[in-house]
Amino acid sequence: MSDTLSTLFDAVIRGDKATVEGEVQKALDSGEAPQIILNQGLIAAMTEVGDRFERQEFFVPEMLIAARAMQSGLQLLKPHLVDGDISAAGKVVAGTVRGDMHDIGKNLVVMMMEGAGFEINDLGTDVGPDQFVEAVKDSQADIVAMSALLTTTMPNMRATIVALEEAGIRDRVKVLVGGAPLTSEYASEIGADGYAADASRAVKLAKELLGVS
Ligand code: B1M
Repeated sequence: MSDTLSTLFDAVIRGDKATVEGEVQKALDSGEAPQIILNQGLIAAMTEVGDRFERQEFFVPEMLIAARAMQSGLQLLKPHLVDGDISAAGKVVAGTVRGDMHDIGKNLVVMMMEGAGFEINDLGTDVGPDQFVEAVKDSQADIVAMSALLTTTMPNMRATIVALEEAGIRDRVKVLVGGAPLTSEYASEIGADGYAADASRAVKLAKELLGVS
């Protein structure tokens, strides 16, 4: 790992927003690939933060400031991550499911989808089944994109799919799910149309589901 990436990694863990922004900019200026900065710097550091939380070396406040530092780095990377294709690929209603406040992964998915030409209605975090249903009705969305980071909130994806069925609009949309605790088996079990392990695969899958290139 380069010195810049290693400084970036440490800065995310410390929650040092100013250094994160400085190092992301430095890495970009030196010609480092945005995907490398994202994966080896920002995402790797958040994985380490999660591991420290599990070992009870970190607590919620440390996770929170690390997340804020990561988000600020992500904002700087945003223009470099998206592929600039601005054809209207389809409409997406996105959100993190009820009970779940984790939004970094969801924001990354939204960012990459926007860059690939999708029109996004981002409902944010803690989004209930009824809110997804209303948003689909209002925006005539083609895709519902749900994220969950907690094993306890994963069942709210199923609840949302059931709510779409009950509202009679399940057939109108494709349901795409993702988040660290999910698997493609779980996605099929709850009746989703697809599961993506990361943001770039989410974009590919969304295009496949709608038959756009
Ligand atoms: Co929390 N948290 N957290 N947390 N947190 C995890 C998820 C945890 C694994 C940590 C751990 O124990 N190792 C654990 C969950 C355990 C479990 O359920 N199995 C956990 C816990 C327990 C909790 C609390 C319950 C802690 C507490 O209060 N005691 C609490 C719950 C709050 C709530 O949601 N109700 C909590 C709170 C928080 C903070 C608020 C402090 C903060 C979130 C801040 C924020 O998001 N704005 C936080 C953080 C930062 C984490 C970790 C450290 C990092 C998550 C992250 O942003 N990763 C996390 C540990 C970990 O994941 N290693 C942890 C980076 C991000 C880019 O990855 O979100 O996985 P990820 O997204 C990926 C893919 O999953 C995928 O694409 C992205 C990559 O390209 N993806 C999709 C995500 N959504 C997708 C949707 C798609 C497709 C792909 O299609 C629609």
